[in-house]
Amino acid sequence: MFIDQVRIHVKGGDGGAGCMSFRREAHVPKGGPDGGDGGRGGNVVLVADQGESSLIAYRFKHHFKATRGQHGKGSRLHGAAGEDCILKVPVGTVVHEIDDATMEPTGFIADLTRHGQRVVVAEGGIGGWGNIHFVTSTRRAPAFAQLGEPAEERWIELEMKLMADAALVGMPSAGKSSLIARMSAARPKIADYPFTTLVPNLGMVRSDDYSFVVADVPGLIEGAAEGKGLGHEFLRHIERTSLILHVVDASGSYEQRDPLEDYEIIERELALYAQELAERPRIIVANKIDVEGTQENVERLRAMAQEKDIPFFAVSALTGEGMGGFIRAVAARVHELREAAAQEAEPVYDQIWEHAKAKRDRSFKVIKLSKGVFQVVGKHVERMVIQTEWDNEEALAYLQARFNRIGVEKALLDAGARSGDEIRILGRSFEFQNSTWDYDDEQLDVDGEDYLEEDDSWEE
Ligand SMILES: Nc1nc2c(ncn2[C@@H]2O[C@H](COP(=O)(O)OP(=O)(O)OP(=O)(O)O)[C@@H](O)[C@H]2O)c(=O)[nH]1
Ligand SMILES: [Mg+2]
Repeated sequence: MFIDQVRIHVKGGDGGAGCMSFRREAHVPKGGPDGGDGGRGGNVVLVADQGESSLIAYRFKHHFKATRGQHGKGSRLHGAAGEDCILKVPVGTVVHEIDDATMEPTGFIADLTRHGQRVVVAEGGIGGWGNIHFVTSTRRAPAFAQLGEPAEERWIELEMKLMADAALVGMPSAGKSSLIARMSAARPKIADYPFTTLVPNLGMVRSDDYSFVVADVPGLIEGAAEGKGLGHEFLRHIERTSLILHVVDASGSYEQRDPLEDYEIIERELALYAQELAERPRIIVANKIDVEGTQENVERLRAMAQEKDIPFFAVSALTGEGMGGFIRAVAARVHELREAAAQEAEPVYDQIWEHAKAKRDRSFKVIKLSKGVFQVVGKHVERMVIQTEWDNEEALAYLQARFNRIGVEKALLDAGARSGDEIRILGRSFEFQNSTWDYDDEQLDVDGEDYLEEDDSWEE
Protein backbone atom coordinates (compact mmCIF):
# COMPACT_ATOMS: atom_id res chain seq x y z
CA MET A 1 0.00 0.00 0.00
CA PHE A 2 1.12 3.50 -0.69
CA ILE A 3 1.01 5.44 2.55
CA ASP A 4 1.69 9.05 1.99
CA GLN A 5 0.35 10.78 5.08
CA VAL A 6 0.56 9.91 8.75
CA ARG A 7 0.18 11.69 12.06
CA ILE A 8 2.40 10.87 14.96
CA HIS A 9 2.81 12.12 18.50
CA VAL A 10 6.34 13.01 19.52
CA LYS A 11 7.64 13.77 22.98
CA GLY A 12 11.16 14.69 24.04
CA GLY A 13 12.66 13.44 27.30
CA ASP A 14 12.03 15.53 30.40
CA GLY A 15 14.98 17.29 31.94
CA GLY A 16 16.42 15.75 35.13
CA ALA A 17 16.02 17.66 38.39
CA GLY A 18 18.81 19.70 39.85
CA CYS A 19 20.08 18.57 43.23
CA MET A 20 19.93 20.41 46.54
CA SER A 21 22.89 19.30 48.58
CA PHE A 22 25.67 20.62 50.83
CA ARG A 23 29.22 19.42 51.07
CA ARG A 24 29.90 17.07 53.93
CA GLU A 25 33.47 16.53 55.02
CA ALA A 26 34.86 15.13 58.19
CA HIS A 27 36.55 18.33 59.31
CA VAL A 28 34.29 20.88 57.69
CA PRO A 29 31.17 21.29 59.77
CA LYS A 30 29.28 23.48 57.32
CA GLY A 31 30.14 22.82 53.71
CA GLY A 32 29.00 24.94 50.77
CA PRO A 33 26.29 23.92 48.36
CA ASP A 34 27.33 21.13 45.96
CA GLY A 35 24.12 19.94 44.25
CA GLY A 36 24.71 19.04 40.56
CA ASP A 37 22.47 19.86 37.62
CA GLY A 38 19.93 17.53 36.08
CA GLY A 39 20.73 16.14 32.61
CA ARG A 40 19.02 17.33 29.47
CA GLY A 41 16.25 15.13 28.06
CA GLY A 42 16.71 13.63 24.58
CA ASN A 43 15.17 15.16 21.46
CA VAL A 44 12.93 13.51 18.91
CA VAL A 45 14.67 14.00 15.56
CA LEU A 46 13.44 13.25 12.06
CA VAL A 47 16.15 12.26 9.59
CA ALA A 48 15.61 11.88 5.85
CA ASP A 49 17.06 8.55 4.77
CA GLN A 50 17.29 7.36 1.20
CA GLY A 51 16.85 3.78 2.40
CA GLU A 52 13.26 4.51 3.43
CA SER A 53 10.72 4.33 0.68
CA SER A 54 7.45 4.90 2.52
CA LEU A 55 5.91 6.06 5.77
CA ILE A 56 4.61 2.57 6.46
CA ALA A 57 6.70 2.34 9.63
CA TYR A 58 4.44 4.98 11.16
CA ARG A 59 1.19 3.40 10.21
CA PHE A 60 0.60 1.40 13.37
CA LYS A 61 2.95 2.99 15.86
CA HIS A 62 2.07 6.59 16.54
CA HIS A 63 3.82 7.54 19.75
CA PHE A 64 7.53 8.24 19.96
CA LYS A 65 9.47 9.36 23.00
CA ALA A 66 13.07 10.24 23.76
CA THR A 67 14.51 9.28 27.15
CA ARG A 68 14.65 11.63 30.12
CA GLY A 69 17.69 13.27 31.65
CA GLN A 70 19.03 11.85 34.91
CA HIS A 71 18.72 13.84 38.12
CA GLY A 72 21.70 15.72 39.47
CA LYS A 73 23.46 14.42 42.59
CA GLY A 74 25.56 15.74 45.46
CA SER A 75 29.29 16.42 45.09
CA ARG A 76 28.52 18.46 41.95
CA LEU A 77 27.58 15.37 39.97
CA HIS A 78 25.54 16.30 36.94
CA GLY A 79 22.86 13.93 35.64
CA ALA A 80 23.48 12.21 32.29
CA ALA A 81 21.63 13.52 29.24
CA GLY A 82 18.76 11.49 27.80
CA GLU A 83 19.11 9.76 24.45
CA ASP A 84 17.61 11.18 21.28
CA CYS A 85 14.87 9.27 19.53
CA ILE A 86 15.80 9.20 15.84
CA LEU A 87 13.00 8.61 13.36
CA LYS A 88 13.97 7.79 9.79
CA VAL A 89 11.67 9.11 7.10
CA PRO A 90 11.87 8.89 3.31
CA VAL A 91 13.60 11.65 1.40
CA GLY A 92 10.76 13.92 0.30
CA THR A 93 8.89 14.05 3.60
CA VAL A 94 7.15 17.30 4.42
CA VAL A 95 6.51 17.92 8.12
CA HIS A 96 3.79 20.06 9.64
CA GLU A 97 2.86 20.84 13.21
CA ILE A 98 -0.70 19.95 14.19
CA ASP A 99 -2.77 22.30 16.24
CA ASP A 100 -3.77 20.61 19.53
CA ALA A 101 -7.19 22.18 19.63
CA THR A 102 -8.38 21.71 16.05
CA MET A 103 -6.11 18.79 15.09
CA GLU A 104 -5.56 20.59 11.79
CA PRO A 105 -2.07 21.01 10.32
CA THR A 106 -0.75 24.45 11.19
CA GLY A 107 2.89 25.46 11.22
CA PHE A 108 5.24 24.22 8.55
CA ILE A 109 8.23 22.52 10.12
CA ALA A 110 10.39 21.18 7.32
CA ASP A 111 10.66 19.76 3.84
CA LEU A 112 13.33 17.07 4.02
CA THR A 113 14.47 16.78 0.43
CA ARG A 114 18.00 15.44 0.87
CA HIS A 115 19.49 12.35 2.43
CA GLY A 116 20.72 13.11 5.93
CA GLN A 117 18.72 16.30 6.39
CA ARG A 118 17.28 16.44 9.91
CA VAL A 119 14.97 18.43 12.09
CA VAL A 120 14.23 18.32 15.81
CA VAL A 121 10.46 17.96 16.19
CA ALA A 122 10.22 17.71 19.99
CA GLU A 123 12.93 19.11 22.14
CA GLY A 124 13.93 17.47 25.38
CA GLY A 125 13.69 19.54 28.56
CA ILE A 126 16.72 21.25 29.99
CA GLY A 127 17.99 19.81 33.25
CA GLY A 128 17.20 21.81 36.39
CA TRP A 129 20.03 23.64 38.09
CA GLY A 130 21.53 22.28 41.25
CA ASN A 131 21.77 24.61 44.23
CA ILE A 132 25.37 25.59 43.43
CA HIS A 133 23.95 28.02 40.85
CA PHE A 134 21.84 30.00 43.25
CA VAL A 135 24.56 31.37 45.46
CA THR A 136 24.55 35.17 45.60
CA SER A 137 26.13 37.72 47.92
CA THR A 138 23.14 37.57 50.21
CA ARG A 139 22.25 33.93 49.71
CA ARG A 140 25.26 31.84 50.67
CA ALA A 141 23.42 28.61 51.28
CA PRO A 142 20.57 28.27 48.80
CA ALA A 143 18.35 25.50 50.12
CA PHE A 144 16.61 24.85 46.83
CA ALA A 145 17.28 23.51 43.38
CA GLN A 146 15.36 23.63 40.15
CA LEU A 147 13.22 20.80 38.84
CA GLY A 148 13.87 19.61 35.30
CA GLU A 149 12.15 21.34 32.41
CA PRO A 150 9.33 19.29 30.96
CA ALA A 151 9.94 18.19 27.38
CA GLU A 152 8.10 19.46 24.36
CA GLU A 153 5.40 17.23 22.95
CA ARG A 154 3.17 17.62 19.97
CA TRP A 155 1.36 15.93 17.13
CA ILE A 156 2.97 16.29 13.75
CA GLU A 157 1.94 15.28 10.28
CA LEU A 158 4.35 13.56 7.93
CA GLU A 159 3.53 13.72 4.28
CA MET A 160 5.58 11.97 1.68
CA LYS A 161 5.77 13.75 -1.60
CA LEU A 162 7.38 11.67 -4.28
CA MET A 163 10.93 12.57 -4.92
CA ALA A 164 11.25 11.16 -8.38
CA ASP A 165 13.68 12.84 -10.75
CA ALA A 166 11.24 12.60 -13.63
CA ALA A 167 7.51 12.02 -13.85
CA LEU A 168 5.57 10.37 -16.69
CA VAL A 169 2.57 12.57 -17.26
CA GLY A 170 -0.20 12.25 -19.83
CA MET A 171 -3.74 11.24 -20.71
CA PRO A 172 -5.12 7.94 -19.42
CA SER A 173 -3.95 4.96 -21.49
CA ALA A 174 -1.14 6.91 -23.15
CA GLY A 175 1.15 4.12 -22.01
CA LYS A 176 2.83 5.68 -18.95
CA SER A 177 2.80 2.46 -16.96
CA SER A 178 4.01 0.49 -19.98
CA LEU A 179 6.90 2.94 -20.27
CA ILE A 180 7.97 2.70 -16.62
CA ALA A 181 7.82 -1.08 -16.96
CA ARG A 182 10.18 -0.84 -19.95
CA MET A 183 12.52 1.59 -18.25
CA SER A 184 12.80 0.00 -14.81
CA ALA A 185 12.05 -3.06 -12.72
CA ALA A 186 8.68 -1.61 -11.71
CA ARG A 187 5.76 -3.87 -12.67
CA PRO A 188 2.60 -1.77 -12.48
CA LYS A 189 -0.76 -2.87 -13.78
CA ILE A 190 -1.21 -2.19 -17.49
CA ALA A 191 -4.61 -2.34 -19.20
CA ASP A 192 -6.51 -0.79 -22.05
CA TYR A 193 -8.99 1.15 -19.96
CA PRO A 194 -8.48 4.64 -18.47
CA PHE A 195 -7.37 5.09 -14.88
CA THR A 196 -5.71 1.73 -14.57
CA THR A 197 -3.08 3.37 -12.39
CA LEU A 198 -4.61 4.57 -9.14
CA VAL A 199 -1.54 5.44 -7.12
CA PRO A 200 1.89 6.54 -8.33
CA ASN A 201 4.54 3.93 -9.11
CA LEU A 202 8.22 4.57 -8.71
CA GLY A 203 10.95 2.90 -10.68
CA MET A 204 14.72 3.09 -10.57
CA VAL A 205 16.22 3.46 -14.03
CA ARG A 206 19.83 2.46 -14.58
CA SER A 207 21.35 4.16 -17.56
CA ASP A 208 24.96 3.95 -18.74
CA ASP A 209 26.32 6.67 -16.51
CA TYR A 210 23.61 7.66 -14.10
CA SER A 211 20.65 6.17 -12.29
CA PHE A 212 17.48 8.09 -11.69
CA VAL A 213 14.01 7.60 -10.27
CA VAL A 214 11.01 7.87 -12.52
CA ALA A 215 7.39 8.12 -11.39
CA ASP A 216 4.33 6.90 -13.24
CA VAL A 217 1.31 8.85 -12.04
CA PRO A 218 -2.41 8.36 -12.75
CA GLY A 219 -3.66 9.80 -16.02
CA LEU A 220 -4.74 13.41 -16.22
CA ILE A 221 -7.84 14.64 -18.03
CA GLU A 222 -9.36 17.97 -18.86
CA GLY A 223 -10.44 19.59 -15.59
CA ALA A 224 -7.81 17.75 -13.52
CA ALA A 225 -6.53 21.00 -12.04
CA GLU A 226 -9.94 21.60 -10.51
CA GLY A 227 -10.31 18.05 -9.28
CA LYS A 228 -11.66 15.97 -12.16
CA GLY A 229 -10.46 12.40 -12.49
CA LEU A 230 -7.73 11.11 -10.22
CA GLY A 231 -4.94 13.32 -11.31
CA HIS A 232 -5.41 16.25 -8.99
CA GLU A 233 -4.23 14.56 -5.86
CA PHE A 234 -1.13 13.44 -7.69
CA LEU A 235 -0.37 16.72 -9.36
CA ARG A 236 1.15 17.73 -6.04
CA HIS A 237 3.64 14.91 -6.45
CA ILE A 238 4.66 16.21 -9.83
CA GLU A 239 5.36 19.51 -8.11
CA ARG A 240 8.51 17.95 -6.78
CA THR A 241 10.03 16.36 -9.84
CA SER A 242 12.53 18.42 -11.73
CA LEU A 243 11.68 16.94 -15.12
CA ILE A 244 8.33 16.19 -16.75
CA LEU A 245 8.13 13.43 -19.37
CA HIS A 246 4.99 14.28 -21.27
CA VAL A 247 3.68 11.04 -22.83
CA VAL A 248 1.42 11.34 -25.87
CA ASP A 249 -0.36 8.41 -27.48
CA ALA A 250 0.72 8.90 -31.09
CA SER A 251 -1.82 6.35 -32.31
CA GLY A 252 -4.69 8.42 -30.93
CA SER A 253 -6.37 5.14 -30.04
CA TYR A 254 -7.87 6.26 -26.76
CA GLU A 255 -11.30 7.64 -27.72
CA GLN A 256 -9.96 8.39 -31.23
CA ARG A 257 -8.24 11.52 -30.02
CA ASP A 258 -5.92 13.90 -31.77
CA PRO A 259 -2.48 13.65 -30.11
CA LEU A 260 -1.74 17.35 -30.55
CA GLU A 261 -4.98 18.29 -28.87
CA ASP A 262 -4.21 15.86 -26.05
CA TYR A 263 -0.87 17.50 -25.59
CA GLU A 264 -2.41 20.96 -25.29
CA ILE A 265 -5.10 19.80 -22.85
CA ILE A 266 -2.54 18.29 -20.48
CA GLU A 267 -0.26 21.31 -20.72
CA ARG A 268 -3.19 23.56 -19.90
CA GLU A 269 -4.07 21.49 -16.82
CA LEU A 270 -0.49 21.60 -15.57
CA ALA A 271 -0.37 25.37 -15.96
CA LEU A 272 -3.75 25.78 -14.26
CA TYR A 273 -2.56 23.72 -11.32
CA ALA A 274 0.61 25.73 -10.91
CA GLN A 275 2.28 28.11 -13.29
CA GLU A 276 5.62 26.65 -12.21
CA LEU A 277 4.66 23.32 -13.73
CA ALA A 278 4.20 24.97 -17.10
CA GLU A 279 7.76 26.24 -16.86
CA ARG A 280 9.31 23.01 -15.63
CA PRO A 281 11.81 21.37 -17.98
CA ARG A 282 10.12 18.66 -20.04
CA ILE A 283 10.62 16.07 -22.73
CA ILE A 284 7.86 15.02 -25.13
CA VAL A 285 7.53 11.28 -25.73
CA ALA A 286 5.34 10.04 -28.56
CA ASN A 287 4.43 6.46 -27.62
CA LYS A 288 2.93 3.51 -29.56
CA ILE A 289 4.84 4.16 -32.79
CA ASP A 290 4.53 0.43 -33.53
CA VAL A 291 0.86 0.96 -34.36
CA GLU A 292 0.09 1.19 -38.09
CA GLY A 293 -0.46 4.66 -39.46
CA THR A 294 1.01 6.69 -36.58
CA GLN A 295 3.80 8.12 -38.75
CA GLU A 296 1.86 11.24 -39.65
CA ASN A 297 0.98 12.02 -36.02
CA VAL A 298 4.59 11.46 -35.00
CA GLU A 299 5.76 13.98 -37.56
CA ARG A 300 3.16 16.53 -36.47
CA LEU A 301 4.21 16.11 -32.84
CA ARG A 302 7.87 16.36 -33.78
CA ALA A 303 7.26 19.60 -35.64
CA MET A 304 5.33 21.05 -32.71
CA ALA A 305 8.11 20.08 -30.26
CA GLN A 306 10.69 21.63 -32.52
CA GLU A 307 8.72 24.84 -32.68
CA LYS A 308 8.47 24.95 -28.88
CA ASP A 309 12.11 23.98 -28.60
CA ILE A 310 11.34 20.93 -26.45
CA PRO A 311 13.33 17.66 -26.82
CA PHE A 312 11.26 15.02 -28.59
CA PHE A 313 11.41 11.21 -28.75
CA ALA A 314 9.28 8.69 -30.60
CA VAL A 315 9.13 5.27 -28.92
CA SER A 316 7.20 2.08 -28.51
CA ALA A 317 6.82 0.73 -25.00
CA LEU A 318 5.54 -2.45 -26.62
CA THR A 319 8.51 -3.26 -28.89
CA GLY A 320 11.17 -1.17 -27.16
CA GLU A 321 11.89 0.83 -30.30
CA GLY A 322 13.54 4.18 -29.56
CA MET A 323 13.77 3.46 -25.82
CA GLY A 324 17.57 3.45 -25.58
CA GLY A 325 18.02 6.98 -26.88
CA PHE A 326 15.10 8.23 -24.85
CA ILE A 327 16.45 6.81 -21.56
CA ARG A 328 19.93 8.22 -22.20
CA ALA A 329 18.50 11.65 -22.89
CA VAL A 330 16.44 11.59 -19.69
CA ALA A 331 19.45 10.46 -17.66
CA ALA A 332 21.59 13.27 -19.05
CA ARG A 333 18.94 15.90 -18.42
CA VAL A 334 18.29 14.63 -14.85
CA HIS A 335 22.00 14.81 -14.19
CA GLU A 336 22.14 18.42 -15.39
CA LEU A 337 19.18 19.39 -13.25
CA ARG A 338 20.68 17.71 -10.19
CA GLU A 339 23.92 19.59 -10.66
CA ALA A 340 21.99 22.84 -10.86
CA ALA A 341 20.00 22.00 -7.71
CA ALA A 342 23.16 21.17 -5.79
CA GLN A 343 24.32 24.73 -6.31
CA GLU A 344 21.37 26.01 -4.36
CA ALA A 345 21.82 26.49 -0.64
CA GLU A 346 20.12 24.02 1.64
CA PRO A 347 17.81 25.47 4.24
CA VAL A 348 18.50 24.51 7.85
CA TYR A 349 15.03 23.81 9.15
CA ASP A 350 15.96 23.59 12.79
CA GLN A 351 16.99 27.21 12.74
CA ILE A 352 13.97 28.45 10.83
CA TRP A 353 11.40 26.64 12.87
CA GLU A 354 13.21 26.96 16.21
CA HIS A 355 13.31 30.67 15.78
CA ALA A 356 9.57 30.96 15.18
CA LYS A 357 8.85 28.55 18.01
CA ALA A 358 11.14 30.23 20.52
CA LYS A 359 9.55 33.56 19.81
CA ARG A 360 6.10 32.12 20.27
CA ASP A 361 7.02 30.21 23.44
CA ARG A 362 8.63 33.17 25.11
CA SER A 363 5.67 35.43 24.71
CA PHE A 364 2.94 35.42 27.35
CA LYS A 365 -0.30 37.18 27.88
CA VAL A 366 -2.36 38.30 30.83
CA ILE A 367 -6.06 37.50 30.78
CA LYS A 368 -8.44 39.12 33.23
CA LEU A 369 -10.74 36.32 34.42
CA SER A 370 -12.89 38.38 36.76
CA LYS A 371 -12.48 41.28 39.13
CA GLY A 372 -9.23 40.80 40.97
CA VAL A 373 -8.36 37.51 39.22
CA PHE A 374 -5.83 37.29 36.37
CA GLN A 375 -4.38 34.39 34.46
CA VAL A 376 -0.93 34.50 32.91
CA VAL A 377 -0.57 32.18 29.88
CA GLY A 378 2.56 31.35 27.91
CA LYS A 379 4.81 28.32 27.50
CA HIS A 380 7.91 29.92 28.92
CA VAL A 381 6.18 31.30 32.00
CA GLU A 382 4.34 28.06 32.60
CA ARG A 383 7.55 26.09 32.37
CA MET A 384 9.12 28.26 35.02
CA VAL A 385 6.24 27.31 37.30
CA ILE A 386 6.59 23.61 36.53
CA GLN A 387 10.30 23.78 37.32
CA THR A 388 9.65 25.17 40.77
CA GLU A 389 9.40 23.13 43.94
CA TRP A 390 6.17 24.48 45.30
CA ASP A 391 6.73 23.88 48.98
CA ASN A 392 10.06 25.64 49.02
CA GLU A 393 9.87 29.34 49.91
CA GLU A 394 13.29 30.13 48.51
CA ALA A 395 12.47 28.48 45.21
CA LEU A 396 9.26 30.53 45.03
CA ALA A 397 11.09 33.77 45.66
CA TYR A 398 13.50 32.90 42.89
CA LEU A 399 10.59 32.18 40.56
CA GLN A 400 9.05 35.56 41.22
CA ALA A 401 12.32 37.29 40.57
CA ARG A 402 12.43 35.54 37.20
CA PHE A 403 8.89 36.63 36.45
CA ASN A 404 9.68 40.23 37.15
CA ARG A 405 12.74 40.06 35.02
CA ILE A 406 10.82 39.02 31.92
CA GLY A 407 8.15 41.63 32.53
CA VAL A 408 5.29 39.63 34.01
CA GLU A 409 4.79 42.17 36.78
CA LYS A 410 4.64 45.06 34.37
CA ALA A 411 2.16 43.24 32.16
CA LEU A 412 -0.03 42.56 35.21
CA LEU A 413 0.07 46.19 36.26
CA ASP A 414 -0.80 47.22 32.70
CA ALA A 415 -3.75 44.85 32.77
CA GLY A 416 -4.96 46.56 35.94
CA ALA A 417 -3.79 44.15 38.65
CA ARG A 418 -3.46 45.55 42.17
CA SER A 419 -1.80 44.26 45.30
CA GLY A 420 -3.87 41.50 46.81
CA ASP A 421 -5.31 40.29 43.48
CA GLU A 422 -5.13 36.62 42.59
CA ILE A 423 -2.76 35.62 39.79
CA ARG A 424 -3.11 32.17 38.25
CA ILE A 425 -0.50 30.34 36.23
CA LEU A 426 -1.31 26.78 35.19
CA GLY A 427 -2.97 25.26 38.27
CA ARG A 428 -1.14 27.52 40.74
CA SER A 429 -2.26 30.75 42.26
CA PHE A 430 -0.28 33.65 43.73
CA GLU A 431 -1.17 36.79 45.55
CA PHE A 432 -0.04 39.83 43.61
CA GLN A 433 1.99 42.39 45.50
CA ASN A 434 3.15 45.32 43.50
CA SER A 435 6.90 45.01 42.98
CA THR A 436 7.49 42.21 45.47
CA TRP A 437 4.42 40.09 45.08
CA ASP A 438 4.01 37.92 48.11
CA TYR A 439 7.66 37.87 49.09
CA ASP A 440 9.97 40.26 50.85
CA ASP A 441 12.71 42.20 49.18
CA GLU A 442 15.62 40.37 50.59
CA GLN A 443 14.80 37.11 48.98
CA LEU A 444 14.45 38.68 45.57
CA ASP A 445 18.10 39.52 45.50
CA VAL A 446 19.17 37.68 42.37
CA ASP A 447 21.72 39.51 40.35
CA GLY A 448 21.21 40.24 36.71
CA GLU A 449 23.92 37.92 35.52
CA ASP A 450 22.09 34.99 36.91
CA TYR A 451 19.31 35.40 34.47
CA LEU A 452 21.53 36.11 31.51
CA GLU A 453 23.58 33.01 32.13
CA GLU A 454 20.46 30.98 32.32
CA ASP A 455 19.17 32.52 29.15
CA ASP A 456 22.27 31.32 27.34
CA SER A 457 21.73 27.80 28.45
CA TRP A 458 18.28 27.86 26.85
CA GLU A 459 19.87 28.38 23.49
CA GLU A 460 22.03 25.27 23.72
N1 LIG B 1 0.59 -0.99 -29.43
C1 LIG B 1 1.01 -0.45 -28.32
N2 LIG B 1 0.23 -0.46 -27.22
C2 LIG B 1 0.71 0.11 -26.10
C3 LIG B 1 1.97 0.71 -26.02
N3 LIG B 1 2.14 1.20 -24.77
C4 LIG B 1 1.03 0.89 -24.09
N4 LIG B 1 0.15 0.24 -24.87
C5 LIG B 1 -1.18 -0.22 -24.49
O1 LIG B 1 -1.99 0.87 -24.10
C6 LIG B 1 -2.85 0.51 -23.04
C7 LIG B 1 -2.67 1.46 -21.87
O2 LIG B 1 -1.38 1.27 -21.36
P1 LIG B 1 -0.97 1.71 -19.88
O3 LIG B 1 0.51 1.57 -19.79
O4 LIG B 1 -1.81 1.02 -18.88
O5 LIG B 1 -1.38 3.24 -19.96
P2 LIG B 1 -1.33 4.35 -18.80
O6 LIG B 1 -0.93 5.60 -19.44
O7 LIG B 1 -0.52 3.86 -17.70
O8 LIG B 1 -2.87 4.40 -18.42
P3 LIG B 1 -3.56 4.91 -17.04
O9 LIG B 1 -2.82 4.27 -15.93
O10 LIG B 1 -4.95 4.41 -17.13
O11 LIG B 1 -3.46 6.38 -17.05
C8 LIG B 1 -2.54 -0.93 -22.71
O12 LIG B 1 -3.46 -1.75 -23.35
C9 LIG B 1 -1.15 -1.12 -23.28
O13 LIG B 1 -0.88 -2.45 -23.63
C10 LIG B 1 2.78 0.70 -27.21
O14 LIG B 1 3.90 1.22 -27.27
N5 LIG B 1 2.23 0.11 -28.32
MG1 LIG C 1 -0.99 3.53 -15.83
